[in-house]
Amino acid sequence: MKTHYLNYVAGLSLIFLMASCGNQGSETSQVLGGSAAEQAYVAPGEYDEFYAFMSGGYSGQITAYGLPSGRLLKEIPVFSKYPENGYGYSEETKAMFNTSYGEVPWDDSHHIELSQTDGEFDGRWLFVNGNNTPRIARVDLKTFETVEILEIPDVAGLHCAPFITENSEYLVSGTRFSVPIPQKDVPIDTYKKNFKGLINYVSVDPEHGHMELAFQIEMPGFNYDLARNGKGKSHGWSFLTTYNSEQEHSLLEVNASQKDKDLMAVINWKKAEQYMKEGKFTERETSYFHNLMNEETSIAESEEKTLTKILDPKECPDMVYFIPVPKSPHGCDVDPTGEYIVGNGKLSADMSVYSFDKIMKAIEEKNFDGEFDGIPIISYEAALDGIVKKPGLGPLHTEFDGRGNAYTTFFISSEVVKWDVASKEILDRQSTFYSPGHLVIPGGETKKPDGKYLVAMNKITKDRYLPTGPELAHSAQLFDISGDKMKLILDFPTKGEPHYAQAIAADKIQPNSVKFYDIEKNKHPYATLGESKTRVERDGDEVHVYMTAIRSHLAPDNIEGFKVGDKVYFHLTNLEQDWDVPHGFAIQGATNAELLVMPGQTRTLLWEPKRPGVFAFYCTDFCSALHQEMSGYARVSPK
Ligand code: CUK
Ligand code: CUA
Repeated sequence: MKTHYLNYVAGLSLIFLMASCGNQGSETSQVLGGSAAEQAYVAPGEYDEFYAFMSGGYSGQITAYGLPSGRLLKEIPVFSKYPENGYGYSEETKAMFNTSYGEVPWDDSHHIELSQTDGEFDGRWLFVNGNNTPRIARVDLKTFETVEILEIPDVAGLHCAPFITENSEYLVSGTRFSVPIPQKDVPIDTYKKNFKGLINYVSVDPEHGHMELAFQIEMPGFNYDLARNGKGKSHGWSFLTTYNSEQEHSLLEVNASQKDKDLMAVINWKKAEQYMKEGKFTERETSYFHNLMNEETSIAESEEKTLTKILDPKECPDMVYFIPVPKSPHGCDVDPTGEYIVGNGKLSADMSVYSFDKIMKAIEEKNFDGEFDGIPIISYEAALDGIVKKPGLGPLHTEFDGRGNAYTTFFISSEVVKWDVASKEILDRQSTFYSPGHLVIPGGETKKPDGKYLVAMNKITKDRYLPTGPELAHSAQLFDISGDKMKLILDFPTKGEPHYAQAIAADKIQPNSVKFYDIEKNKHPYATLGESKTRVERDGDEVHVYMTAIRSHLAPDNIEGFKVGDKVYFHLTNLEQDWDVPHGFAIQGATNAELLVMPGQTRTLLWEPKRPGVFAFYCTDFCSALHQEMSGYARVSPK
């Protein structure tokens, strides 16, 4: 995020930047009083009230925090391999990284979306986008594990993703960078002629959560930035901000912000569904991967898909519209009633708030202001409900408290501003340290926000923590928003670069949390369901070790007969049937990593011994008083 604002800040005015920096020194001296500390204090042995799931940005992962304490509960690996639990290293999880480009071991994740039922979080799954190699992942909130990754074909930079509809019917996404479709070798300056955008609808199976690319809508070659779906009265519609309606291939401010207004895409997806049923789509050959963790075997399986279904707005009337939005919009947020849509122009001094009713009326009356590539542009004045006047500098994202208030982050003026959605009146502003990107209120994008806390995710940390060399942890700030004025109650460091987060009441997840995997249901083909069944099997150069772990030994523990050049698969089954007793496995010289195996689960490590000798292996997780005894030897003889 920092870089795209550099252009922006330089272009807008350096004075703004300096103003915000000048702010920093004086505000830092604020010290919070005792009552604030009490509000964020969760006593030892007590639980937090909310889970907050933050995207990892350039780490590609997700972190789960407790609120209000700000305690880090877990890092959930998604798009990047993860040494802490072997995700991406164990044979079972490698396939999660398959893409049409080959294995991609590290990505960039931005937006968290929790599954919804009737416009409220249901605590079943969470979805997150892979920005660089366009993908959407699903995490199962019973186990906090990534169980599915779907690649999105023919898009570039899936920033605008994966925005969910109110019954989790679809995850909506748009391409950040338009590209030639299908990809071909053309001069970059043929952008206007050859580059296209796609808006993607991924369906979510209501029972299992499985994702499928339902259809793509071919759009003009803009940059699709962020989206939200309607709710309540506006259910069935999607709203996506775009920038670069100039269709320039160099996004320097001088190019991308020539126009006074960019465009927000407004999609009637119920209509799109109808066109799909009527067969109004074309099929295009392509390639994308669908990786799914098999629930029975707990082994990831990859499937390559080769066809996508495309809807063309020119062939499908009344499906896609545009509305002008002032200068380079970023966030696009829909209030809990589904009536108000906030389009924040980053370079605009004001914020435009649209009315869903007025948009519908304008469509009905064909109150259009021309068209773009055959797509009608709804008159700005007709769609506008009102303007929030001079709220701050660099508005980015808005969330809601369910009491008629909106909260918007301002990147340049480093603040959160509270305003009244109906009257557009500004009610309060508080500094953040420094330069917030997204903010999150538990349930803040749903029909029923829990308007107690707000977390601002700040892009710049500088002097907030003890220095840790050139790289500082990003900083989150927790505000109590239960009163008229927002009150800062806690700073806490975060992992990677949280872009967006969603927070949910703990009681929607806690009762369903899995404590261990049922060993009786372990259908892994190399599982060893009892110590008496442990064995070593050779098949040519391939050796399979059926190994078990239970406090406090690995079986078998002394193994002879390996040869230099063998491919040895250690299939380790953790026989424990108890909460919080993983066992680990490491063998000296293994170049492929280690394992961490949950109770009841089987995980496999590939070991390719390169020299003769006797090599030690051991459990890496301190699991009992005799943990240090949980070890063995592997003897390797010359070939
Ligand atoms: S975000 Cu991805 S650049 Cu404002 Cu949703 Cu930070
Ligand atoms: Cu098992 Cu340490």
